[in-house]
Amino acid sequence: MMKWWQKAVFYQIYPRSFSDGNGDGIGDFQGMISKLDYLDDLGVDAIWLSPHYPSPLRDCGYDISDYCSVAPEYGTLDDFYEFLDGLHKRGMYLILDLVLNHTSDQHPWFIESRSSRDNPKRDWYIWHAGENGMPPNNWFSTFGGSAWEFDPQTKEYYYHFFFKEQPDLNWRNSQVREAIWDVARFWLDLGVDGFRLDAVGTIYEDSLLSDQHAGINLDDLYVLERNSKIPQEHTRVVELWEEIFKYQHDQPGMHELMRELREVINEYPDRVLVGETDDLSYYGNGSDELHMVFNFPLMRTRRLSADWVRTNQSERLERIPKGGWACNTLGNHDSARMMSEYGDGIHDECIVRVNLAILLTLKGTPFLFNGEEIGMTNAVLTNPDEFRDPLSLRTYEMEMRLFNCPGDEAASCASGNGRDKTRSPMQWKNAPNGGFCPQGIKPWLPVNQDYQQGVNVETQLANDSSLWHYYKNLLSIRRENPALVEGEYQPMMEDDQDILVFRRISTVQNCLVICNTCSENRIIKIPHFKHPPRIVYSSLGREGTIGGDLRLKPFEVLIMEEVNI
Ligand code: TEU
Ligand code: CA
Repeated sequence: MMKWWQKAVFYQIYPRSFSDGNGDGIGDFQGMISKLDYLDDLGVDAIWLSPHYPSPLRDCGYDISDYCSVAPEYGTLDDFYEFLDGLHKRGMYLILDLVLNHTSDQHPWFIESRSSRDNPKRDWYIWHAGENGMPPNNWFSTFGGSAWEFDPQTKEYYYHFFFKEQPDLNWRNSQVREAIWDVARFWLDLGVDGFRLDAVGTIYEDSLLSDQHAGINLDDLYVLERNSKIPQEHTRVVELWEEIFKYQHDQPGMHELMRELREVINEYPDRVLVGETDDLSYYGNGSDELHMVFNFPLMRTRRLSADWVRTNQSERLERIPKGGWACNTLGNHDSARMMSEYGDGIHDECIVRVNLAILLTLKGTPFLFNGEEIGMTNAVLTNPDEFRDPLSLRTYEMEMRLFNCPGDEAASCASGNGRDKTRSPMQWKNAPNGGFCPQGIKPWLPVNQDYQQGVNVETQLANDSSLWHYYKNLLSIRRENPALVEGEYQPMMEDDQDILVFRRISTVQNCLVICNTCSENRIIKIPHFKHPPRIVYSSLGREGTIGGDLRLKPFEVLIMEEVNI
């Protein structure tokens, strides 16, 4: 029996930017509630909600100050419940973002913990004395600077993998584990259907606090990265990053911890855990750790060529233990917008369409990100005062300091590097502020002005050939063809760099998928099938069966069913 989350297509909502219900320029639950029918109509099955908890917003909500309530600017627990109920009534599911590694420094636990060395919650975080006025070791924070922050009041250092306002919890303390498992139970009791586990690999650090010996600091690594041109140079940067942070992620103990969490989840029927990691070891034995981890390697390219996709699948699928389930995505709130990342500047929308076809027909549960269905692009911020992601500010500062870059160039580089570009408000119509919030109100992040060029929901709903309708259409094709959900993946024509051909084989149906990932006409020879494949979807409106020589147009997509007649 297939589980709901194996059949579902997930849609990530970034609550601050989705829909503003009360007109204050900030997305909220009433806004999301007003879009329930929209989500249903689009045809997604489940929502992953980015953090909706109270937060000082140092990291846009990934710094939680209260795990069991709702950020006041988003509404109340009642609003939350109304949203959840509205989803369930429409047959949709909801998973929440569970941030395990750290809290906000404004969380009462941390306020207590930092208040004195003998506070009962002192050990809930990672405190060390250091030596001779120096931090305990030479670890960095992945968001810049030392991983250790000196606390003048108690004269010790605390550890933070992310910003200093995000102190790491001490997961070796059993009270911490119980406290967070209770948080999970709180939401599961309310009826949520599972969790996306934030930065799951960063939970433990090396307990000996061993110094790293990468021999390079983060400034120099940034310079190296900026100057990398050839793939080998990029690989070197990734290797150095690994070397710098090797004692700070994916440490022993993780798998025991995941098993513990899985048991908590198992107290409830049919809930799901998705890890923000691409490490397949988090599947455990296939049924005792996470239900899914993301196939991030698939998206680490500027072009989803046939070659790239096939290599990714062959390296990955067979290594997922029996019982584990694949999970694919091409964009989220940390990445670039699909339209900007994968476009070539000429065929951007064609490319996005092929990419979606690939995402929805590969084996595994697909995750979409709000706004990609209308082809939202990276929002360019020119004024650093508008940045809301501290990583944008960090790039801005580094560009000026390390490259002597003039302010405006530094800002444009920072806008491209930071994460604000993907988090700009959803564009609902061709109206002031893209219809996200009322005219005259300043949205929390500027709205991308391309809503005036058709990148908005209302305009695309009215046009049958829009990207939005393409999304809706392909989502329904996926739903109607069980092989696309449950079928095994079987690559074909494996020598072709540009034409992706594969079968999905199940007990009830076989499908054949053909995607031309390049901008040229191509002729391919369809192998002989006992039953000639019948077209169930064609990007060009083709009908009937296919066989023999097939002339493919640029970026053409064909999905077929091998019918028993
Ligand atoms: O991201 C974890 C993570 O690995 C990030 O360092 C990611 O690589 C970075 O954002 C890319 O620029 C999660 C969340 O998705 C992210 O938004 C949070 O900032 C982070 O955890 C800390 O909670
Ligand atoms: Ca609002």
